[in-house]
Amino acid sequence: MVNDEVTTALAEGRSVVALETTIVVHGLPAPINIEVAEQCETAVRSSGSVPATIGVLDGRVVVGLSGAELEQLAEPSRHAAKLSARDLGLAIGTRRDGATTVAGTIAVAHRIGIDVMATGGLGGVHRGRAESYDESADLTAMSRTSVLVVASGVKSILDIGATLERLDTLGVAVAGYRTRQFPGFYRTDSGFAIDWSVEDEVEAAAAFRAHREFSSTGFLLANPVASERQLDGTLHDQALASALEKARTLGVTGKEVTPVLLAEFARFSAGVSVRVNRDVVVANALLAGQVAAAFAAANS
Ligand code: PSU
Ligand code: MN
Repeated sequence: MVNDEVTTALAEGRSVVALETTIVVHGLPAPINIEVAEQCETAVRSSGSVPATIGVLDGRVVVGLSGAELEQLAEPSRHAAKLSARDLGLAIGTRRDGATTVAGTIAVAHRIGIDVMATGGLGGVHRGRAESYDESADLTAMSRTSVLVVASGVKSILDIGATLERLDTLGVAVAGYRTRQFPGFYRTDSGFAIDWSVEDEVEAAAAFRAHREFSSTGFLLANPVASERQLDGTLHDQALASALEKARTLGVTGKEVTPVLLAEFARFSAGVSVRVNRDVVVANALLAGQVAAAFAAANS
């Protein structure tokens, strides 16, 4: 089900930005989760684009969830599943509720002609993956789905160097927004350099358009958090150590890992990481709206 506003925008060739719901349901604590979702929609609108928040309710894919539908999806008693691309058909067939990850969201977006999405941090290669084999399906989804994803790099809980190598192998285009340093999610700079940067939304849109001529893979536009808004370096490193230890002692695996790590960051930093996460996601929604508008303008 695609809501009327998104249907009309797509038919008229206006710009639309897909927004995911895993961050709302499994990534951020209530009640700030719903506030962040609303702020993302407002940010997309301020750029002249139309937001399309995506999720699955009772086995129905909804593109452009209303506020009431989003509240329903985030209601803890409904136990919405975390849906990567491979889970979509199962959630539909078994009539479940589910929140979409980046992988799940771009699968839906691409199917209906939405070219741009925003998230906080892309999934990637987990630390210790030699033993766990844990690498986010966001990466392989990006390797086969022609969507531009605005993210503040990948979450700093991950093995960032390994993730950048996988993005290279998988043929995913990576560009920094006004930087050649790969962002570190809660931190402005992950310490890893990247080869390309774009200076504005017009350059980003032009690069994505040209990328599409030669490749069917996705495009990661890496937008760093403003340095004055980032998490303090020492606090970050201590929270990270605590989060990794927590996940290890709890023995969590699979799709539980990322939510547990983010929750421990929030506890350890007394909520500061949640504030940074909000800033990151809302800024990415705004930039995604601007890039989508530039992309649509060049199309018409
Ligand atoms: N960005 C955030 N918070 C999140 C996520 C991204 O700021 O919770 C979510 C996205 O939905 C992403 C998912 O696709 O984390 C990755 O989960 P996993 O590592 O299990 O693939
Ligand atoms: Mn995983």
